[in-house]
Amino acid sequence: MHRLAIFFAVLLAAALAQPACAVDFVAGNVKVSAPWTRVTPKGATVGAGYMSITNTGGAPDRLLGGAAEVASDFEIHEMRMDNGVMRMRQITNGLEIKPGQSVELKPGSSHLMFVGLKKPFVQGEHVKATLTFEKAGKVEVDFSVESIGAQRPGSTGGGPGMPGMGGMKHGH
Ligand SMILES: [Cu+2]
Repeated sequence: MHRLAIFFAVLLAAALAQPACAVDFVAGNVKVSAPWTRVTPKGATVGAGYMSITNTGGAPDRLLGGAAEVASDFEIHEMRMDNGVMRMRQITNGLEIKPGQSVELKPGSSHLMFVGLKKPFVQGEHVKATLTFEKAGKVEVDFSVESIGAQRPGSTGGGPGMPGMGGMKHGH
């Protein structure tokens, strides 16, 4: 009985630590977890990408940028308040991931941006991209395409999207 209880406790802990839907991509000391993006409306020229990046090493690393076949440019963006309006801005000097820490790229926060889409993102499909880190080098990742209102990977959506995302102006 006691042994069985421990068995289930271990199972539960494992289930909590590792959601079934999560996909990790690892290179060196960098782990990229569950990259996802959203369906893009007809005619959209940009799409946002989200993920969690963990630095398992002992030194800081930086996400410098990347490339995707489906877009002419692939940028790192951050959100900044500007006169009470949330605007996104390109990060050109890289996104730092401190040793032992994780950085969440999520709606309303820092994100990746596919710019100049060659074809729309379709729900259920995957978008391939390569991320480039200063130390860990290149990491091939696979973004799962979620519904247009999704706030996280694997959710069916329904919530509001990133405010003003569709009409947001890029300052470059
Ligand atoms: Cu953006």
